[in-house]
Amino acid sequence: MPTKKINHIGIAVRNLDAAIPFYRDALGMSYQGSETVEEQKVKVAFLQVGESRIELLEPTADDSPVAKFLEKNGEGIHHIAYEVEDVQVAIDTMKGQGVRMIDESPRHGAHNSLIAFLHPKASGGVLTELCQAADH
Ligand code: CMX
Repeated sequence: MPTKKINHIGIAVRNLDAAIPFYRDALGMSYQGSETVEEQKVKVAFLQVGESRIELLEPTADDSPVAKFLEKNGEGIHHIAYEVEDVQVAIDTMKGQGVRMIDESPRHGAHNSLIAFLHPKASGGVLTELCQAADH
C-alpha cells in the first residue's frame, strides 16, 4: 500500500479569514478556495504548495473535533494526510499490520475525497489521515 505523496497538512485555526493572508500573501501560496465539510463540522481553506496543500481548518460548531483541539492545544498543526490510491485497501492493509484505526470504513473529506483517520496513539501522537482523491 504505497502512500503516493503528502496530499495536505491540516492546520487548526480559529478564523480562516484571519489566517489565509499569511499563507497567501506572506508565503505566496495559491489560494484554492474554501468549503464547509458538514460531516466533520469544519470549514476548510486550501492553499497549494508544490504538489501538496495546506488545509486550514476552522470549527463550525462548539462540539467540532477541531474546536476541541483548539481548546486543548491552541492553533497549530492538526494532522498530516497521505494520499493513497484506494482508501479501503489502505485501511485493510493498516488493520492487517495491527495499526489502530479511528475509521474502519471511509468517510467524506473535502473536495469529495474519501478519508480515514488512524488513531493518534498508533502514529506517535501525529494524527494521520489516509486520503483518496476524488478523481481516482
Ligand atoms: N493530534 C493528536 N492527537 C489528537 C488529535 C490531533 N489532531 N485529535 C485528537 N487527538 C487525541 C485526543 O487528545 C485523544 O487522546 P487521549 O485518548 O489521550 O485523550 C485521542 O486522540 C482521541 O480523541 P477524541 O477527540 O477523544 O476522539 P474522537 O474519536 O472523538 O475523535 C479524531 C478523534 C482524531 C477523529 C477527531 O478529533 C478529529 O480530529 N477528526 C478530524 C476532523 C478533521 O480534521 N476533519 C477535516 C477533514 C477534512 C479533510 O481533510 O478532507
